Amino acid sequence: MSAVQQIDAIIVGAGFSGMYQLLSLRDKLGLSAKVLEAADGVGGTWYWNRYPGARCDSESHSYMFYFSKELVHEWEWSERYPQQPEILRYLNYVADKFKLRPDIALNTRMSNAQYDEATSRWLVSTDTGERYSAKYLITAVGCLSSANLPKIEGLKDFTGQWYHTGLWPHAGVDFTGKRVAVIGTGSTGIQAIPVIAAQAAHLTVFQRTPNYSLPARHAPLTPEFKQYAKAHADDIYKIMTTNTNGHPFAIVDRSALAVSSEEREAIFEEQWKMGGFQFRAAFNDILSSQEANDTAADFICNKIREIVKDPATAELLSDIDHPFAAKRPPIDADYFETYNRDNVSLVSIRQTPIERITASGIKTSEREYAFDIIVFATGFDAMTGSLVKMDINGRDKRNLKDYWQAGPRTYLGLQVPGFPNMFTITGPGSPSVLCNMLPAIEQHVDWITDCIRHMQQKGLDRVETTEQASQTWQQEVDRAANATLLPKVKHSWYLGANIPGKPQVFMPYAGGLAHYREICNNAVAQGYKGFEFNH
Ligand code: NA7
Repeated sequence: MSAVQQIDAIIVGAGFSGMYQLLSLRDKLGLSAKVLEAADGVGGTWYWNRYPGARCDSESHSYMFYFSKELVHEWEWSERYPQQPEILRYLNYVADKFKLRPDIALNTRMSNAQYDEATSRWLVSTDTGERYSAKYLITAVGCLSSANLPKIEGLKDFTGQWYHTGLWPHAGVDFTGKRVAVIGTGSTGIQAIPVIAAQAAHLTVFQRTPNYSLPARHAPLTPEFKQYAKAHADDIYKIMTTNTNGHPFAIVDRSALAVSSEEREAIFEEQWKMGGFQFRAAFNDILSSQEANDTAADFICNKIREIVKDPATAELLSDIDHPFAAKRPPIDADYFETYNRDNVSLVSIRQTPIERITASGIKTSEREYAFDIIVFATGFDAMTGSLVKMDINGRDKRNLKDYWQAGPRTYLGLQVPGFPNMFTITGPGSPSVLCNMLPAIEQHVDWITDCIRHMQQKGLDRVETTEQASQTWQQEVDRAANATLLPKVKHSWYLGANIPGKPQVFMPYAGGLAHYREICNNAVAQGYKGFEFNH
């Protein structure tokens, strides 16, 4: 057994959040820190999600770090929505520029973490046999990183190949001449389907819940835009950090019901042409008023019927049972158009459920389909999956998985009662997935860094949130969600409802990033209200 290494902080995960946290602790506070990363490269989500068509749905000039002006000015994105390889290049660039690699242990998974009350330190062990004693334990494991492979009977009998989009082989997959199935029509399926269809002999899409999607209007960035984004970086950052969703555009302050139907139609049409999430921001009540939401939903469903030529397929795609944007709305490149191809067919597994996977394909209640490749675009055990998979034990041997059996309990998504000196970057209860992740990550890392600075300066050994603070915060998370249409979707991963047996608790904070930032800052201004410190 290796000797226990003494260190100030262990950070789990080398994606955007883990790398910025490392840099902050090491370079701003002068602390020692080690990042443990299971993969053999940095990148987190963007290391694993290499499926065809994988892109970010935040615009490139907002999906980047803003903490370093030099970095903002050095890095040049090529497209409006960056593709996975370009994002991974960016993250590798960041790792090199800030000399992060010596403090990142790749191919290393944290296998256990135990808080030791006597020393107020975390004892961390890894699957490579390393052991650490750390004052702080910081999870940077991402919100969508634990792949959800549904338990469909018979998968082990399938003689073809199968893949989950979130664990895609690095060598890629050649679909040429193959009969391919895609299960799932969330953001991932919607990105992958057009790209796979262009290669495969035949693609069959298995759709459980029809989904809205907006055209992304992918395009290379013009030299003028690149120049504009650099020259106005401060203004862009200000917009991102002072609005509700962290995107580089403001929500227009007008109701969808305050304009005539002709005017509304013209506004939606203009947004549809421009592409992207701005569509959702054209009015301020799309996510709070069912009537306003219906106008957007009707507009998109009409578009689907216009685009998709086969009326039966168009009906299956547009028969949507939830409000627009109440599930995270995908943006796409020719998703609905893809159903006009001769080599693409759609199966509604609401109407004819999958019964099992067979040696040669998929059997629904209606018939059997033969496939060479099955692609599971079935999403993630979101927000809590990766956290509870790790064996984390706090004070009094409180196990995180057991403690969260009835749903996650956190204060501000930053700390969990009973887990002193542990911080969860973009944990459940924080805005995270309801906004552009990058400003949300920067805000969390900055807050955690400030808290640790405070502790180091004051000579404090321990910080822990209270049960009371976490209960009050969950009430606020519920209140904020209930002020929107988000909880109306009963099968959403925001609620954990995509994972059989997972407790259904609304997990992200829907009160908006700017408001949330204010709450976090106010807690500090009131002497870290909701947190207790010990010498
Ligand atoms: P999502 O959004 O969770 O989508 C998963 C899709 O897979 C969705 O259509 C699901 O249908 C479907 N699904 C899940 N389980 C099954 C089973 N058991 N059988 C059939 N179909 C199933 O994940 P994504 O990866 O697309 O996107 C996740 C986020 O990543 C996205 O919001 C972006 O932020 C990036 P359902 O709707 O549950 O009926």
